[in-house]
Amino acid sequence: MLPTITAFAQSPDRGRGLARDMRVRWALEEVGQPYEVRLLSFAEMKEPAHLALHPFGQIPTYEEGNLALFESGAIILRIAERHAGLLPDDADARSRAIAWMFAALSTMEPPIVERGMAVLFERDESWYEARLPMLDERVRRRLMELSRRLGDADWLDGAFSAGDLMMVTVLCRLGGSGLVEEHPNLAAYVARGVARPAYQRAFAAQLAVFKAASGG
Ligand code: GTB
Repeated sequence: MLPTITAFAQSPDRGRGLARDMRVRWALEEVGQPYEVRLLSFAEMKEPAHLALHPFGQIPTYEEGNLALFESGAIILRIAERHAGLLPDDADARSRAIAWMFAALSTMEPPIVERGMAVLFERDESWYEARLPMLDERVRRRLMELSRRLGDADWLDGAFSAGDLMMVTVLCRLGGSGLVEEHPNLAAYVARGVARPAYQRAFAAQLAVFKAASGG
């Protein structure tokens, strides 16, 4: 039986590949594992059947045989551990790749999400204009540090890994802000990631869902 993931039936990102099922789709495409997708409305995500899989009523989830997982990081780690291609064989290099996954999720993503939420939901607040530069600055600091570490390398630690996959999806959330472009090496890094055929297949799959749902 194929693994099944969940995704938005109608993604609020309008098919831009920013919802977190995108990173799971990408990982599955990288390792050549076909999968099925169960699409959920916002209401269905909060119903008991889905809450049994995901305590917070969110997407993505991942079901494989008797295993049900939530949290995109845990899902990608599972995929990377069970298939060749996303984690190095060498134990130390493997741990470093996993460290980059955590760095993407727990060091880079929080300030990026906080900025994104403010841009989406706080634009009309009186304090928005004053708050945005502070949120930008927090993101800028992390981007500067990441850029310094990446230098002129193609990927964060040797060959492309699950750490890069996670980091690229996190940086994609800054699309349109101009912040990544302040660091040409990071912009090139993201471009390298999204140019990968597996990313392109994953992107097309989630875009097809959005187009079908919006009648186009
Ligand atoms: N830590 C969890 C993980 O990594 O899996 C976070 C999961 C999560 O935030 N899921 C979101 C969700 O289900 C979808 S991805 N939200 C519904 C809810 O909480 O009720 C977050 C997301 C949503 C929309 C956009 N967008 O429109 O651009 C981007 C990202």
